[in-house]
Formats: sequence, C-alpha cells, structure tokens
Amino acid sequence: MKRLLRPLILISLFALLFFPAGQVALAHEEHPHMHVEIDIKPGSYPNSINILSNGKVPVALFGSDMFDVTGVDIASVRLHPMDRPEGGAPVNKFAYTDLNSDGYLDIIFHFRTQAIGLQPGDEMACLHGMTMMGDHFCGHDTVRVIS
Ligand SMILES: [Ca+2]
Ligand SMILES: [Ca+2]
Repeated sequence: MKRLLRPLILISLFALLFFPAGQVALAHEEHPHMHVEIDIKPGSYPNSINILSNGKVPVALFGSDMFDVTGVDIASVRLHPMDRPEGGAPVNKFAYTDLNSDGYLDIIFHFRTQAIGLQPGDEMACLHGMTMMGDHFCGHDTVRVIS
C-alpha cells in the first residue's frame, strides 16, 4: 500500500508545483462562457499598446442576433491579459454605437492602459463580463505590447 501511495503523493506535489495556473483555468471554465467578438483598438492593427502610457485603450464589443449588448452589466466588464484572468481593468468610459454598421448595437469601452496588467511578451488580451441575467461572456484579441 505504501508503495502505491508514494508515487501518488509525488504526482500531486508535482501538479501543485508546476500547474498552479490550472486552478485559475478551472475557475474560469466552471461556468459556460458565450464567446463574443471584440476588436482592441477598433479599425487599427496590430493592436500596439504602450504599457508605460497613461492613456486608455479602446475596445469594441460587437452585438449580434445572438448577443444584445444592452443586456451587458457594464460594472462586471474587465479587460485582462489572456492567461491572467484575476484583476484586469474595469471600464473607465463606454458608449453604445453601431460601430460596424451591421444593424446591431455595439459598445466601445475605454480601459486605463496601466490597469490592464499587460507585460512585455503578452500577445493576447481578453474582455470578460456578465449580462444582467448572470450569463458570462468573453472575447479575445491580439495585442502587441510596447514598453
Ligand atoms: Ca484592432
Ligand atoms: Ca454592430
């Protein structure tokens, strides 16, 4: 019995030491997410972000026949680095507009650049939020971090 237990304990320790991010990923996946379309710095690419800047980053969240942006709980929305869902920047400013002229209302958010928590080497950011009904949604887009 002891012989069997030891490798099990070792494997558990290994998992704890080397996959601490796994728990965060699990927490994120505990509830289903609706995937939504976003555009960091709408109309511009690559999405260069100077993390030393005191400015703001605009992000468009696109509505569709499946997703009514007027149902978004603005206070729940965060923009964060893809692999670090904890924290992130809350909404600084927002406006409703049909940015891509497809007949569905969209939202333009502004986030304070330094609150996002991006670091050199990050290549993806994620916009996460909830609807007033309590449904989670997320969308991601590439970033090019400048420092
Ligand atoms: Ca863009
Ligand atoms: Ca639209």
